Amino acid sequence: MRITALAGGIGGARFLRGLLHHLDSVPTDGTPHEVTVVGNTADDVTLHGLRVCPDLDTVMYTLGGGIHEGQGWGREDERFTVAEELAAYGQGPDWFTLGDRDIATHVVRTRLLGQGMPLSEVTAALCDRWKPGVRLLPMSDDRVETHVVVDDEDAEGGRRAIHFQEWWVRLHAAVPARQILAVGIEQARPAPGVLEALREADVVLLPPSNPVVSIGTILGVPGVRDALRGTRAPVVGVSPIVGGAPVRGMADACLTAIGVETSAAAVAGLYADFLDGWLVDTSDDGTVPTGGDRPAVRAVPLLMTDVAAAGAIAGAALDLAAGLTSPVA
Ligand code: FO1
Repeated sequence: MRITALAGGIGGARFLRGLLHHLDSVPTDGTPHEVTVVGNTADDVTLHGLRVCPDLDTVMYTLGGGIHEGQGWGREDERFTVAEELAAYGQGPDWFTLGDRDIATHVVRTRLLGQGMPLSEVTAALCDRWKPGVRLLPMSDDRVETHVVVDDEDAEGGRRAIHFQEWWVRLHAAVPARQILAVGIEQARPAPGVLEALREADVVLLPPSNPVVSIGTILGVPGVRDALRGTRAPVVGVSPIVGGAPVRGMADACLTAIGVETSAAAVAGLYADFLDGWLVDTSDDGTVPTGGDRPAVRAVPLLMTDVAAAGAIAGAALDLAAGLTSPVA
């Protein structure tokens, strides 16, 4: 079975780990299952001259077995000797922690990018080491960065734009985002293989990633949304909102920023033009309108407390998708 998934950071990576766990138990007709992941790259940031790709790295480390499990980002068994030395030189920012092992990833990536290698090939080269068990594609090889407009009485016009990571990590998204801008997205082209992976999949999955700054950004890459509308594959998503709150992260701050209610139903509405199935938590059962051309809805426990629980959610998503494939298609 060919599965394509869009993914952001921690929630998406944990869902994908569950998906691979589940697929191990699903008989194949001899051809192995193929999973392609289209990763968000608008969280990417350049620090100390190094290109950091948080969402790609979280997927790569989580599926490759090197993730710091408690954080969901960065490497396990880390040391911070380089960061201490950078601080001694007064080199900030001090609010974005880079561990020694993680820095090696950014050094390799930055060197290959500097030699002119596109991000998709760089990502494949890094995955040669980590063997995540999926084909990990950046959403685009072109630079896209999420910037957030916040109030600042000292700035011209009372507002200024800051990098997503500063809003997310230094400010904990606690300062209202007046605008969330994916800078460069209008000119971004889908990375090689992205549109084909969406069009030729047997199933397309939307893990419970941030619907604004992760999934939403990927959908904003010209051509991606059309490919999702046009694919013959059923498109099934998993709600990142449970009982009116994000399971983790701060998707509520992002949804508020775009004037959308923090609910499973409202997030489904963001994907309404291509979504065929929507998994919600049992606590949200009955809260999402169905019928007509609305997606089929199924309520299952959505807390990914461990790999097996994430696997059960992935299994439910695939089961919902299987029920949507019209037998005559
Ligand atoms: N998140 C934090 O809350 N604090 C950090 O210091 C931090 C460092 C960091 C370093 C590398 C990396 O790949 C991710 C890192 N993150 C950190 C997480 C990151 O901000 C988020 O995971 C994504 O950008 C949101 O999906």
